[in-house]
Formats: sequence, structure tokens, C-alpha cells
Amino acid sequence: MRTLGKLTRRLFLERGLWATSILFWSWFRGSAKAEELHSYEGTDFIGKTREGKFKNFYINFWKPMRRINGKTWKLKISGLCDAPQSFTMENFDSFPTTTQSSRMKCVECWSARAQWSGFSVQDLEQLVKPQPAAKGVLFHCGDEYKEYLSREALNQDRVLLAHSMNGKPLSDAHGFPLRLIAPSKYGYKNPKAILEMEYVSEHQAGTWSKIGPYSTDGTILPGTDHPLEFNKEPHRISGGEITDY
Ligand SMILES: Nc1nc2c(c(=O)[nH]1)N[C@H]1C(S)=C(S)[C@@H](COP(=O)(O)O)O[C@H]1N2
Ligand SMILES: [Mo]
Repeated sequence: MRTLGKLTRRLFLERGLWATSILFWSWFRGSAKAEELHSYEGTDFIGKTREGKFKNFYINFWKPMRRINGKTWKLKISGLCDAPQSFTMENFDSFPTTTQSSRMKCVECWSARAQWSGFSVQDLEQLVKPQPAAKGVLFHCGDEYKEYLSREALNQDRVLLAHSMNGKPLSDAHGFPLRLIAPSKYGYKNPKAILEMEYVSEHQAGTWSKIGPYSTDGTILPGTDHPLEFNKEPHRISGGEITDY
């Protein structure tokens, strides 16, 4: 009976509440509503997976991690800034939101397209005021993943600090509550579950480029892609953001 009770409760919570509220409210919108972003509590953490509901979008996490509580989470901005500070999700409400469709291209062949919403690094930088010596940002993530992007790369068009995916708050699996979307770079340059952005004076190798034979710059190279929506059929790509499909 206990099991049944638990199961029923879980099903109710997971399917009932979630499906009705989120489906009805956010399906037709580009970006999740502010209240929804603030109250969303995520799900139990899902690790690296290529199964079930994730078969059209693979999930990659360096290490298992505790899910992040959106109510207590703050984005810490540290390092070489005149005004280092921490932000709650509410603090970002006044930032203009951009919604874009872009393809996530993993260096391990697969890719998948989604609609991402968030704000620009420029808008954040107006408040934190990076110093001239700050050449880039070292991202620290919930799973101890680290990745570095130069400020030049971060201030390019179509680079977003994204809080929503396909009109809903990011799921834990996709990096709740905030991740970077840099469409001209491989997936490993798109850190998820960001806890801290540290402004630094020098380039630093990120987690993935330390363990694999992958460039520290991470710009997508010409070659062959295997998009999940097209049954992984090979597609030629010319390098940079994939815009053809
Ligand atoms: N925190 C964190 N972010 C991460 C990773 C990770 O292991 N940890 N993996 C990266 C890699 S290699 C890829 S391909 C993308 C995949 O994004 P997705 O899991 O949302 O599909 O996340 C990137 N961001
Ligand atoms: Mo990846």
C-alpha cells in the first residue's frame, strides 16, 4: 500500500500537476512566464542518458549532481569586475528576453535543435562591469564542470544565457536554472546548471578539452553531423553555427 500510495502521489505530481499547468500555460508561448520560472522546482536528477524521452535530445553531465533549488540558487559573478555580485532569477526579470531556435552540436556526432530563451551577456555586464583585464569567463557548474569562453565569444550575436527551452523553464537535465547557448560552438562550450561566472585574465582549459582531444576554442568545424531528428542521417556541415536544418 505504501508503494502504491507513493506511486500514485508521484504520478499525480509528475503527470497531473506538471502536465496540466505547464502544457496549458506555456505551450503557446516562446518563453516561460516569470512566475513559472520562480516557482519551478525541477525534477529528480537524471544523469547522462540517450533513452526514453531524451532520445531526440541527448543529455550530458560530467558528474551526478544534486538538483538545484531555484528558490535558493543565485548566480555568482566574481573575479575581475568592478561590481561583482549575485543574482536571483527574479533579478533577471527586467532583462530583455531573446528567443531563438538553434542547434546544439555535440563533438560526439549528434545534434538537435531547440528553441531557447534568455538574455545576453552584455546586459549582465552592464551591471557587473568587467575590468579591462578580464579577457574571459570561467563558468562553474553544479556538477563541477568548468568551461571557459572569451568575452569576445560571449558578446557575439546569438549567444544567450538561457533559462527556457521550448517555452518551458530549463529541465534539470538541460541545465536548470541557467545555461549558456553558444550556437557556433560545440556543446561542451554550452555549460549547464551555472553557479558562478568568474571573470579571469587568461584562457583556461575547460573540463572537456582537458579530457578529450578537443579544441579549447570549440568552434564547430566543417565535417559530418548526425542530427537526431533526421534519424542520424549524415549531413555535411561547413563549420560554425548550423543553420541549414
Ligand atoms: N554542467 C555541464 N554542462 C554541460 C556538460 C556537462 O557535462 N556539465 N556537457 C556539455 C556537452 S559535452 C554537451 S554536448 C551539452 C549537451 O547539452 P544537453 O545535455 O542539454 O543536451 O551540454 C554541455 N554542457
Ligand atoms: Mo558534448
